[in-house]
Amino acid sequence: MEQYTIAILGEPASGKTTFVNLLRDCGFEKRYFATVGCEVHPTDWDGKILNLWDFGRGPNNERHMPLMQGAIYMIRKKTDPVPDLGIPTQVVLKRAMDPKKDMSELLKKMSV
Ligand SMILES: Nc1nc2c(ncn2[C@@H]2O[C@H](COP(=O)(O)OP(=O)(O)OP(=O)(O)O)[C@@H](O)[C@H]2O)c(=O)[nH]1
Ligand SMILES: [Mg+2]
Repeated sequence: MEQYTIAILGEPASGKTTFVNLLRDCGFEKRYFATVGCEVHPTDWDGKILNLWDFGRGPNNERHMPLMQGAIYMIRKKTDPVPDLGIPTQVVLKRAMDPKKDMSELLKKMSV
């Protein structure tokens, strides 16, 4: 089966885990639980597997980028800076996320 490895990145509390939960139909959690380390969620998508790496805060997350084929980058405000990750990236504003649509857009950029 086709598999893709996708990083979920952005500032703390920018909605990364919320994005992954909504994409996987796991519901919306109002409380904030900071992610520790990184959680990898294999997720079915149209006969493919997306391995979603939901990162917590940490100085060394960039070291994983060579493994990644694409990234969702969450921002809290429109003016927040977005780093160049060197891979196809879909930027998502926290308050305007539409995870299924955002993921479709990323996969288009990845030519999947
Ligand atoms: N109102 C509203 N709250 C949101 C939205 N997205 C996330 N939140 C809330 O924002 C908080 C932080 O969300 P998380 O998804 O845990 O943030 P995170 O980026 O994974 O944070 P770290 O794991 O610490 O890096 C939680 O309390 C969520 O309920 C949104 O679109 N609207
Ligand atoms: Mg998180």
